[in-house]
Amino acid sequence: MELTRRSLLKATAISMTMAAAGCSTKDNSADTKSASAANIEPDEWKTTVCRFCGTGCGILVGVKDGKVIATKGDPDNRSNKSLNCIKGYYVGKILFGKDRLTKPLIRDDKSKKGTREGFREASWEEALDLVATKLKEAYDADPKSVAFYGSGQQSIMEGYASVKLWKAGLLSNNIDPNARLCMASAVTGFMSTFQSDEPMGSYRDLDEADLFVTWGANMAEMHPVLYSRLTAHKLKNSNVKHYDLTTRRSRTSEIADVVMVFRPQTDLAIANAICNYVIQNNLYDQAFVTEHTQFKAGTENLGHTFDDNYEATDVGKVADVDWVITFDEFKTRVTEYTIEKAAEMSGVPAKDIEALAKEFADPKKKIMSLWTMGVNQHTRGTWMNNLIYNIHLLTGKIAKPGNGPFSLTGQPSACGTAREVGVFSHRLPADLVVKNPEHRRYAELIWNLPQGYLNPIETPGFHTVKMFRELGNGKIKFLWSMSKNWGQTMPKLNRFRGNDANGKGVIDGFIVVSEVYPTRSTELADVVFPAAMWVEREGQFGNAERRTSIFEKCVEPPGEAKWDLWAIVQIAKRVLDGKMIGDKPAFDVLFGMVWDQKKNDLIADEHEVNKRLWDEYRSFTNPHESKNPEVQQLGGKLKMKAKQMAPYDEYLKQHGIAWPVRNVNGKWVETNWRYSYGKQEDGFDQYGVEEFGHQGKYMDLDFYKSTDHKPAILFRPFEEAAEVPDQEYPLWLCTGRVLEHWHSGTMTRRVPELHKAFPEALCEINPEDAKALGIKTGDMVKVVSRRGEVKVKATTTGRGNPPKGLVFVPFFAEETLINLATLDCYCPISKQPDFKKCAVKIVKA
Ligand SMILES: Nc1nc2c(c(=O)[nH]1)N[C@H]1C(S)=C(S)[C@@H](COP(=O)(O)OP(=O)(O)OC[C@H]3O[C@@H](n4cnc5c(=O)[nH]c(N)nc54)[C@H](O)[C@@H]3O)O[C@H]1N2
Ligand SMILES: Nc1nc2c(c(=O)[nH]1)N[C@H]1C(S)=C(S)[C@@H](COP(=O)(O)OP(=O)(O)OC[C@H]3O[C@@H](n4cnc5c(=O)[nH]c(N)nc54)[C@H](O)[C@@H]3O)O[C@H]1N2
Ligand code: SF4
Ligand SMILES: [Mo]
Repeated sequence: MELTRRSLLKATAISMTMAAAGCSTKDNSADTKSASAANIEPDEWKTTVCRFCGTGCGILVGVKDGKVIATKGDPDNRSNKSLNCIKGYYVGKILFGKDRLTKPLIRDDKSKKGTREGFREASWEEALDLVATKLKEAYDADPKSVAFYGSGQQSIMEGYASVKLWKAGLLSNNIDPNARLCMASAVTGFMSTFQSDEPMGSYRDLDEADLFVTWGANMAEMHPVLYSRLTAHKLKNSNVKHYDLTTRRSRTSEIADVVMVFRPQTDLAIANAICNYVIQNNLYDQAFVTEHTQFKAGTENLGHTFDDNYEATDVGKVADVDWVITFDEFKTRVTEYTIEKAAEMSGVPAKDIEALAKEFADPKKKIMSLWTMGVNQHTRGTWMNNLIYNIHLLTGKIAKPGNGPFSLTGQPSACGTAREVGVFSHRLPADLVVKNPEHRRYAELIWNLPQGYLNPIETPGFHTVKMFRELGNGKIKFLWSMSKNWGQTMPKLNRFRGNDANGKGVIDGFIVVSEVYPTRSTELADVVFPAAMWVEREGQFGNAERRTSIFEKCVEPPGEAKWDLWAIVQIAKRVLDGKMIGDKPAFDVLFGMVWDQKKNDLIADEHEVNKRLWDEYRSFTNPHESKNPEVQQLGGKLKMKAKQMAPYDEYLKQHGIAWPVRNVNGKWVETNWRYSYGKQEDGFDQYGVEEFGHQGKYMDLDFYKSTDHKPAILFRPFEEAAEVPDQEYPLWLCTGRVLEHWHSGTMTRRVPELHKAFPEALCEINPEDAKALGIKTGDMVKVVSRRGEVKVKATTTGRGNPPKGLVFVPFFAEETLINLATLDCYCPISKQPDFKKCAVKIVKA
């Protein structure tokens, strides 16, 4: 690369970002021993995967004398090829916080609910019996009053077992994961456009694209290893460009070629303007559009879901309905979104929007779009996902190396657990949904349940926001959460938190929290189950590129902490006691394969428990191997093989495999580009061509899961945000994350190196706004919304730079409960709340 001043500045910025990310730009095979490693050699290295973000980096864990003493990036995991970021580098240390929960806790003093006092230690036997009794009591009084709150940080088999217990054991669909706050709009975006969940491309696209567009993702801090792969490719190829669309300049903006800072919510207008531009100028890919797409429109003027009964309103009932329209109709409807109009609405210069539209129009350019919470946490989150697909479908830039819309996942197993095994209230394992009778039938077949057994309710169970609203209303009487700190991370916390000692609903409800540390949620609990954390048990995560990886158990959990899967099966054993399915005990039907009748406990071998559950989950995806003709026939019709999984141990052997997995001459081979035909060994997909007898040509596409094999280009207009700044509350509040901390900070704040790097939450404010308000960096301010307020230190020189009119506050600090101020209005289709925008005022504290 020619060393101009600009490229030098850029290279410096990159290396600074990389250093902050704990990554090296040069040496991808760096042996990143954690600080605890010192010079001692481990007895053995175990294969694991990082428990933080959805990148899903493989990590090797060094164990000596039964202790984790070192970690390093796993060179054999194809998602990260040995790189880790700073959180992965220190992940071993999260096990060692001084206040680990090591004994079950039972609350004796209800008047202390909302504080960390009023608990006594108890035996597991007593705690399990109490929880099972309370669950049964509440359930018998009203089956709708019990709920399970899961997580994209549960292992896949923990998620699977909780779904089985709730949906098949209790016949309750009141189970939802925190991924509702995170990936729900991505899911409904995929389902409405493609009728099939999860990205079709892979991280390999990062090595191939000519242009990257981030549509609301701070990758430099949130997916650092992927971002370093992007920048490495960019550094090697000087013609590769990056456009960053954002509402605030972030670390990701630093080395972008074009930064487009837009007014919140107007991403809808910008994306529409790009669609309009390529159509008006005849620059779309006509052959592709004719062969592979159809046009649709959906319900509009959705309004906003402030009303608890929104779903029952006329518009609420049809919010997710769409229908086929013609290309001409689409073209006419999109014409109002001119570049000029989008520029006026968004505040982004017209020339920048036009330049991006031209990039998409260039048939020679390979483009990868990436997005995370800016797009999903949005009251039109489903629509915004659809719009990005529209652009890629109109220009034919999809499902080919370097060309693809790629929805980044937040949590380590939002894909694997929350989505793939169906922890969402409306879903069943393997892309199936509760409301479809054939889907329920298929699950009944796999689970050995009689026909018509599963709960077919028309209205699905409580989604997350509804669940916590109902907790606040006092209708949820029993709640069990796992790997989830809802007392801090739910929007509009005062729905159920009230002031701490007098939490609404929380006081009456019986609350069980499975946790590893005391948190803002355990303080609201009646019983706390101490959990084995990360590699103190065996588990599996499924990452953003559909890669499933196993993490081995490396060490024993401290004290009496137990693996979550064990607790789920123990509760199942107790609550299902006496219940029959046909002529067999319900527990035996559902969990018999992992139970040792003689010992009256789970079978001893933890690996074997996981494997047996996996075998059953896997059988959803390989009906062709079933001996039951009905499974073969229905599974074939539902195209279950399109999601085929490999045998359990294969995942350890290969250090992770991306689905669909196919057996080629006895070897289990992954797929990197779904829908795109080619050699399986090169990462291409055979399913479409083999099942439907098409003439396979290299990189021919078959969107085999889409209706008529044609994904939809959906007309989705601009509609305004739920709450917009006004005279009383003149600023936008955007919330989010920082590199060093994971969500509610429970783990990363207990790692001294990470804590010291970012010890407190700061409110980033634009210098002009600060000046007008008489605020200087370091002053304490109050962020006040219509719902609540929080005190926080202000900065005008923070890591990110908000534009005038917007402030940013991260949510990692438990003493800075910014979610007292946020809004719980959600996307009417995905039910995902918008944490990224509401109206606030700032006053000096
Ligand atoms: N260090 C660290 N990494 C993490 C996590 C963590 O806690 N810490 N969490 C993981 C998880 S679960 C998640 S979900 C991801 C989150 O990853 P990100 O979404 O990248 O991070 P956030 O800070 O939540 O959101 C910041 C982005 O939201 C965009 N945004 C705000 N308002 C709008 C809008 O109206 N429209 C659009 N299009 N964009 C907007 C901003 O431009 C910014 O790029 O990070 C994952 N990785
Ligand atoms: N203001 C604001 N709020 C947000 C967001 C935002 O952008 N802004 N983003 C939302 C998003 S995208 C997400 S994903 C959520 C995340 O919200 P949460 O999932 O509630 O946040 P975490 O801090 O990850 O909570 C996980 C908890 O599990 C515990 N834990 C760790 N390991 C184990 C284990 O093995 N077993 C058990 N039982 N527990 C364990 C941890 O100590 C931690 O308390 O936050 C949402 N909230
Ligand atoms: S990029 Fe994500 S998965 Fe990889 S080491 Fe960092 S936090 Fe872990
Ligand atoms: Mo998330």
